[in-house]
Amino acid sequence: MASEERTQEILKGLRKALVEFDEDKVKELAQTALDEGIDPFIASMEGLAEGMIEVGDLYNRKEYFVPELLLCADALYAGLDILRPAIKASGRESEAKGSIILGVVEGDVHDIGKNLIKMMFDVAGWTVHDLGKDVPLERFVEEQLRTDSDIVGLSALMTTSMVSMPEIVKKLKEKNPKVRIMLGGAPITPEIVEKYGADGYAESAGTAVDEAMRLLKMLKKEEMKEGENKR
Ligand code: B12
Repeated sequence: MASEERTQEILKGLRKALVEFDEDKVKELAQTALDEGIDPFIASMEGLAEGMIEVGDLYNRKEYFVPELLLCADALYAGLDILRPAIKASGRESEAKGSIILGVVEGDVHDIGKNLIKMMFDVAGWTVHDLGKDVPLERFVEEQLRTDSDIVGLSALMTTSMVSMPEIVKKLKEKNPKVRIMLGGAPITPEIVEKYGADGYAESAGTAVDEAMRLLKMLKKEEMKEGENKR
């Protein structure tokens, strides 16, 4: 088992390699982490996910742009592909936080943002059902009923496509009033989330999981209360 000092050295190296989108280095250090007995969940959270938050900050500070984001995303998935089987084997995944459906609304093919969000939920140990881009309303409803997911995350990058969101929100809540709905994408604001009758919003990948945890806590609290009232 690696010493605490050695562990921090490897986690720091993973963050640095990811920020520098050095895919080979990320893979090498992910394997080293496993070889030296470092918890793969910690390696993915404090190495890869933390590194991606640094990348998000560089993007927000306009030091990184879409191409760098894609290269870092590739490097992260290369590292996750090495760590995920070990996380599964360690049973840490059984602590799955919650389940979420993600998709870009119909008529919209902008999926870079949605893929970054998916990545954050992946590394945070959520069960993610990714419906992709240009997703018709019915698919969101169908998939929510099939998976009974706690949260549905809708993404839109265009003012012309985001206008379909209120109808999706309405249909999802008609079919399952318990479901919580998060909205996101460049044209989305907290005011629009309220106007569209949804429950949550995150401006970027850096805050999406926290927002989902907030919604999940509310959901669990309500379920508890319902349980008590029935008794
Ligand atoms: C890259 C891009 C493309 C690429 C998309 C590649 C891909 N695979 O995604 C391509 C070239 C295909 C493209 C096509 C078009 N595009 Co374009 N595109 C862009 C661009 C430059 C960047 C978008 C991007 O990836 N940003 C980076 C990601 C990381 O940021 P993000 O998506 O906002 O996601 C973050 C947050 O919003 C949030 N988030 C996102 N989704 C979600 C979901 C949830 C649940 C949560 C919690 C958070 C969340 O977290 C993400 C990560 O931090 C934008 C300009 C812009 N600044 O937005 C124009 C832009 C969106 N495009 C635009 C247009 C008009 C088009 C086209 C119609 C152009 C044309 N005439 O063909 C086509 C439309 C195709 C279609 N049907 O969708 C316009 C939209 C204008 C409008 N109406 O609102 C924009 C704004 C450019 C402009 N200024 O005019 N585009």
